[in-house]
Amino acid sequence: MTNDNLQANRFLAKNEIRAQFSQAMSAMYKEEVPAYGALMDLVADVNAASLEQDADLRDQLTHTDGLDRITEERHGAIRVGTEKELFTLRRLFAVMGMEPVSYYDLSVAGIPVHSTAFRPVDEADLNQNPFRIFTSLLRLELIEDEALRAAAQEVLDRREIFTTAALNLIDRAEAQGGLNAEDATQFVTEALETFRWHSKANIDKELYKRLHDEHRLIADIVSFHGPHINHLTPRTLDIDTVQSGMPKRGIDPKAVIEGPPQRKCPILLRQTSFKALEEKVFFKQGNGNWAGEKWEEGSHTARFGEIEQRGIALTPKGRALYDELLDKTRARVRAGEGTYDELLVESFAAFPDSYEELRAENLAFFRYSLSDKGEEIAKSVGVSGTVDGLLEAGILRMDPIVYEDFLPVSAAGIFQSNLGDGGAEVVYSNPSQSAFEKALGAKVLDELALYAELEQASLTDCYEKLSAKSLKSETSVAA
Ligand code: OOG
Ligand code: NI
Repeated sequence: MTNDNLQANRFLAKNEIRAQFSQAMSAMYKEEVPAYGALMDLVADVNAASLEQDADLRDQLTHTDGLDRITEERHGAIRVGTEKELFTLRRLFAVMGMEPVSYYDLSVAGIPVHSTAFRPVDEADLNQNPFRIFTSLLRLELIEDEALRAAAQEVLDRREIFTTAALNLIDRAEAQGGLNAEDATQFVTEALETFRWHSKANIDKELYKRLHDEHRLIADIVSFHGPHINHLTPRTLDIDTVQSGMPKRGIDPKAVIEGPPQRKCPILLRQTSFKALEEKVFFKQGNGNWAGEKWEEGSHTARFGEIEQRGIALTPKGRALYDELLDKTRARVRAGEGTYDELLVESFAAFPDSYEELRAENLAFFRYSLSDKGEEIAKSVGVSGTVDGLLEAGILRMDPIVYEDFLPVSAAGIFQSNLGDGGAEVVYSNPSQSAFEKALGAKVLDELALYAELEQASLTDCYEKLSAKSLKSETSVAA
């Protein structure tokens, strides 16, 4: 055994640390927000029924190793206040094998943040545990009121959102290249503290009100001890059934589902949420001298629950068509041509709805593998041919590559659903990916490149298997 192997064996796999963390976050949130637990139960029931009824879906998920991840699957969201906080978060998530993918500019939707999603990147890691955290950084520079900006900055500069033990364990993981099982368990416990809800605010009621009047989100980010997890989202195989089943379980969903309409072949991401809770909080009292610990009661609205259904990842061409049809729908709604739901379905009639067409028109990404027949043939003879030909001959099979990321327009809708009406009139529109990456201390990965690589790698693997016997004899399959 090499030294490297010895080293690696001492460490708990990052996937395992992430799985523990995801479990711990879910348990904490269930306790903090009971409606989330009720939603999880509903989603589990609906997913079981979908798998029972839909043999193709079951086959597809079994074949791509996606079945095991379904019940464990969820994403969460947090919002941080400073560049330094974002920088350390990147290091914290790296300990669990989560990397920043994509840049999302929410300022176009009147929300003064920009964001990325920390998530596992490799297929095998995603299948073990796909936990993602949508992470937003406040952009105080977009706030015009200079005095308020300075006050917010001062409060943010005073806080430390990580425990000392968490910071030490991040240092250790970086220095050693991993954490042993004992350290990993402690790391998860300490990391959890950063995302815990604190009902006692960092500031007094007056400053809270000024921040809130500027934008609700600013108050949510600045007023508290840290970036409390604001929602966790299980993945469902049938979002329409979960949406209509929510009221019966005492959950109040938002009116429309974000994303594409219902289809035979789901694309990208459909999302809906239930409204944020109004929670009792306590503000500091007494002119900056908190020694007496006097608190004044108030309320804050921030935490909610969400569900999502994931479909196939789209190529740049597919994504352009998606954006065009969504824009068209919104324009027609503004022109008063009908309801959003109706017009969405109407517009998306132009988006092909079979996997064969999606592939033929280069609209979506697929994962290729050898069919049972293909495996059998490859044992005896070498086979060559085009992808089309091999698919037609039943030697290759194709399965959709799941979309693992987020949609800015949908995200804006999800933000709004917990901000209440009339929260965001201002359109800041000012993307700044380079400033975001500077704060992050790294470049975000390009989601489209990741899907393209996965597709290509699956094809390369198939061709290698098929040609392995080509020295003996060769069969060519024409397109
Ligand atoms: C994040 C909203 C975005 C999603 O699923 O699109 C999001 C937030 O409210 O902080 O989580
Ligand atoms: Ni979300």
